Amino acid sequence: MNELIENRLYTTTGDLTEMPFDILVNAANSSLLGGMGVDGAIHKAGGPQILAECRAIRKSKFPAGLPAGEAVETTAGSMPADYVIHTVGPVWNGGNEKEKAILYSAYMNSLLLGKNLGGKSIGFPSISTGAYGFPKKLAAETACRAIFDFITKHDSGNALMKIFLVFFHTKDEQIFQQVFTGMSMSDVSGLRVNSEFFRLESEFSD
Ligand code: AR6
Repeated sequence: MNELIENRLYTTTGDLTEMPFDILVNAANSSLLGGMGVDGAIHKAGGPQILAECRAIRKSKFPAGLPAGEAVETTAGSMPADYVIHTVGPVWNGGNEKEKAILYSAYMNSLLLGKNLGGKSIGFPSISTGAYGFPKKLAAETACRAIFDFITKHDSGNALMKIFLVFFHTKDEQIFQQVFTGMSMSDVSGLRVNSEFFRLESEFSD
């Protein structure tokens, strides 16, 4: 486990369904009826109750499917977590179809919902970077923007939520950390960033 921002942001590598967080985020598709990747792993680990709740959500609120960028919650079925938040990332289509804005919304809406649900810890997979083909560096930058905005604008009180980014491969975690390190320091002003992940001011000038 790597702590990037003190008490707030962590990265790790492993299977999200085995992590002890209050809330697990699922990189779902609009049908909410399951799929491959992390979505398949969550439904498998949580059992049929999650699918039953997803079907009920489809029926009552989203008959045409959950739009990309939005987020809804179910219980975590037989997993120890309190909730699964299902969000839908964008399918990468070259970058001219608002993919970045949609990915930002997927993270932000999941974080806001997680906070509303009273979660003290929330674990994310790397949304859209598998089957949906979103470039990993750009996805990392977009996730960082949403997380920084959430932490500084929407979750700066006392009841703080710890955010865990769970990568399936060590290489993907490293890509994220490199991008995080290269982000402008003004984005995280006021937060205690682990010095290991702080790019030196001089590195920006050349
Ligand atoms: N724990 C953590 N990360 C995982 C796990 C896991 N158990 N399994 C895969 N990953 P993807 P997407 C990583 O394809 O790109 C599904 O079929 C994986 O290495 O799961 O948003 C849905 O139903 C990758 O980095 O999600 C949708 O149809 C990341 O999770 C579609 O895929 C996301 O890969 C969504 O595609």
